[in-house]
Amino acid sequence: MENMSTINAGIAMVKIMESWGIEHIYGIPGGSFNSIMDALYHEKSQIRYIQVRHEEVGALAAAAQAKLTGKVGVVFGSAGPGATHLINGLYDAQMDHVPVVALLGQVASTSINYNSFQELNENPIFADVSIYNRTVMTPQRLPHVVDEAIKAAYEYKGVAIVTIPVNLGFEEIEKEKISTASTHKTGLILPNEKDLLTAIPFIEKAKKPVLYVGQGTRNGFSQIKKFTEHFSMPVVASVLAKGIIPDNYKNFMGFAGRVATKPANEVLAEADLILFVGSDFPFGRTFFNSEAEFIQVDIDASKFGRRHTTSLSILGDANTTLQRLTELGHSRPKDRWYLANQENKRHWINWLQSFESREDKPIRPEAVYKEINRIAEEDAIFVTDVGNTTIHSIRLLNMNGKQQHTTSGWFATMGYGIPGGIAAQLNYPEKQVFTLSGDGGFAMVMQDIITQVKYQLPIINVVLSNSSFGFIEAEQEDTEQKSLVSG
Ligand SMILES: Cc1ncc(C[n+]2csc(CCOP(=O)(O)OP(=O)(O)O)c2C)c(N)n1
Ligand SMILES: [Mg+2]
Repeated sequence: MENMSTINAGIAMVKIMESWGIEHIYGIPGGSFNSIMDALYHEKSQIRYIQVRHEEVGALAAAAQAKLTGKVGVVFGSAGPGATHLINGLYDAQMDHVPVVALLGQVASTSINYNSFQELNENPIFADVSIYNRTVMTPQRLPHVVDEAIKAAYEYKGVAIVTIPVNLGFEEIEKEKISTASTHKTGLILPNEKDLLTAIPFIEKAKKPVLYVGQGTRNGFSQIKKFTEHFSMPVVASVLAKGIIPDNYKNFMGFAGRVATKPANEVLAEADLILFVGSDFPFGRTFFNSEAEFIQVDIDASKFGRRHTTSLSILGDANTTLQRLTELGHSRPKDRWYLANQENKRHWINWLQSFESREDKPIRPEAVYKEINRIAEEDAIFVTDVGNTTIHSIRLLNMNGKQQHTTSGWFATMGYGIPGGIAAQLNYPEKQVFTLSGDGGFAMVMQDIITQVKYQLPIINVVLSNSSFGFIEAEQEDTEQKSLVSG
């Protein structure tokens, strides 16, 4: 019985999530999660429960939501199979460094360690994927543990796991003030002046400098533009940074690596200075000139020196660093390097465009993307799956700087498109949302088209069908392997 001084532990926990501004929770219930389902029902006017058709979709939606909004995504799975189904989405969040909280059902505390039905020792299973990983032991601490989990997910940009024995959520506990949301702080790490001054001569002296930006420069286009124009440098971006720089910006060479654009790979192979900002691009040792001077800017010191022999590291916020360097350094002339790269980009775009109006059957992706670009609204959101579609979106989506793009960057799991679309449309109901998948990636999660329909989400799902795991088939062709993947 509820009275003035007590509250149901499950409801108290859900209220903690509300205090952090959480609006959606994805998942599929099970007997081991029923106390929390009860609490979610009680609080349904505050937090919207989105019933997906596979827990992996819920976890990927939570990760995509965090990537698009910057706010923590929340998902749950019931004890045993419901929990283990979350793994792909949680690794996606871990590897793309976004905050996600996963609530795991568990058998009642009175049944734990009795080899009970669906009982799994969940903590070790989720240890590697998480930065916070606890099983709640008493009903009184249920809201507190969730509060800690949310804070940890934000602070360490990763996955926090809370395992909840089902009986705890049914208990009555004393009312206390537990949420720490109102006093939560985040801040910028400011680059130190000495490092900035050390960087300047590298930039002023370079003959072939290039700026490489990752997702650490989000919302930083105006700063990037000033920087590249002041120092006459071309700029390249990582896949996770797609959308930060308008694709038609003259100094933007596109993206490096396997899903790349030609001018970007060429500029990185030729550069004598690479300023590597807010990125952890995994293929640096393959695509960057190994002889180039390398200045790395990051807020995470564990990344320094990982991708290239490093001349100087600057610990600090990416956009602030670009701004300060622009203020401190003399401009570089608009030399042949600068102009030749702009020319190289124009050739590349002309080449891509030459395929747009061809009438090949089956239809070419260039023609499909031309139409998408034509109908895309000013603030559209694009969610790209993994496969050849990643290459097509990266090369062919002509984004304007106001639109958003998301994909499974580092973990690169197939099946990101449909869940990402659900998260995008739920969080931005007024915006136009596209998902772009291959037939393989789509087939892994296509049951959740039902979720899109159930919640009346008017998502435009584009499936590029080539009856093949095309990306892998192409890799096998490159190495002259016999292929089993098509058909
Ligand atoms: C879950 C998962 N399984 C396997 C892979 C390896 N893989 C990467 S791309 C790809 C093929 C994707 O096929 P499809 O979605 O049809 O796109 P296509 O490349 O044909 O355009 C595969 C199997 C992966 N990235 N993720
Ligand atoms: Mg395919």
